Amino acid sequence: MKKTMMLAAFLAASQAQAHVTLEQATGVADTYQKLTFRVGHGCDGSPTKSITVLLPESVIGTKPMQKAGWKIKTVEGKLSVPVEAHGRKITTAVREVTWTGGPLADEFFDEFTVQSKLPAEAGKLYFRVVQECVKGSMAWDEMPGEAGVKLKAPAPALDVLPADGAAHQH
Ligand SMILES: [Cu+2]
Repeated sequence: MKKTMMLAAFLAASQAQAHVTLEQATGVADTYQKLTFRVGHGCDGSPTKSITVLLPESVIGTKPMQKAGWKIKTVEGKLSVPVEAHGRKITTAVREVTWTGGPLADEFFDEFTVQSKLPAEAGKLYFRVVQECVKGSMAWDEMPGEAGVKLKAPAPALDVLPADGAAHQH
């Protein structure tokens, strides 16, 4: 019985990894965080030719990591609420990062990395990802709804922990 349950848990975990997922499950509020998006497969077997990460409104200071064989394009946008960073008022920030290249065959996985500044408030963040393939595309943009309902294409999620809560627990 116990063995069966462990196997079920293992299968659930490996299925989750087969999507587009975030390697980091948690981050600390108000810090610069490395975010690694793992692409586990193509679109229905078709190779991946581009990945676009859409940044949540509260995430600023994003810098993509260079990647051999892939070109990077960023899109800046206006923030609805200006934020302060390094003693300066920031009104625009990178809102999208696109890597174009590959193509990444379905038989392989790959990682796409940015560094971003997380918001001061703790909570859950969702990073929508668009995967373009040689044939077709996938939108990883589903938000969790009712408990127990399995999503087909969930948006990668990050748990932002309070800045002091991470250091000591009660
Ligand atoms: Cu998958």
